[in-house]
Amino acid sequence: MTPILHALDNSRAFRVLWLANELDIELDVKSYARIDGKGADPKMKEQSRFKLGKSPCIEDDDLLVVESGNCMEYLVERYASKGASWIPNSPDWKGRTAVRGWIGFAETLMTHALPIIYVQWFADEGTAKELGPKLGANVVKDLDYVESELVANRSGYLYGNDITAADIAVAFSVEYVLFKQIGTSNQKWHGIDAWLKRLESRPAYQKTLKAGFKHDFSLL
Ligand SMILES: N[C@@H](CCC(=O)N[C@@H](CS)C(=O)NCC(=O)O)C(=O)O
Repeated sequence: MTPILHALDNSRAFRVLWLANELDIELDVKSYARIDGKGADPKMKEQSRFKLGKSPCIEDDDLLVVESGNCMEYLVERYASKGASWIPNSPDWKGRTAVRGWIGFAETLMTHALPIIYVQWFADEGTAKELGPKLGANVVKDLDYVESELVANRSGYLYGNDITAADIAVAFSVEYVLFKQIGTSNQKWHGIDAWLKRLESRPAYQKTLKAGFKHDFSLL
């Protein structure tokens, strides 16, 4: 049976489907809306087997794969014949730890960004205004780091000479932060801007935009 991807609007499911599209891996996408732009429609929890009710998750026969980074690694390792160029294998420890490090970092950036969103959602305006810039310091450091690594690597990608799963994982988090201007105080990162526009123009990215669940964060 074709693996099922449970994909919430404006969610990390975008990473998983974009990678699957790059690798020509077929997924049966089930899309779900957010309620008032926040939590998931409860149908998602009812219809997937993930008791936490989060997206993405993949159901592949009797297997349930959760966490976007884990879903990406699963697809590459199980279904992609040329997966090693997307997530290097041993004995290429340098490549493997670099790419998997970036997949972890993609969630570090979300960890720094989400408290700012939660303060906007749940605290009064004064508190949100006071805490926003303080909480934003880590987001700015993260974006400075991505920018400096892009400059240092010189290929236009985060690792090596071509796109890898690292770019896909981190791009979602960066798009999210820039689109929502989370803690960024309107700063601009020119290397990041060029990198995102190059990634977003890829056919697999454009195909993912048409998959039936929303992704509102593109620059293009
Ligand atoms: N670390 C997890 C985060 C999963 C997560 O929090 N997903 C969000 C969307 S990006 C979600 O399902 N939110 C819906 C809700 O909390 O109701 C991953 O990388 O997959």
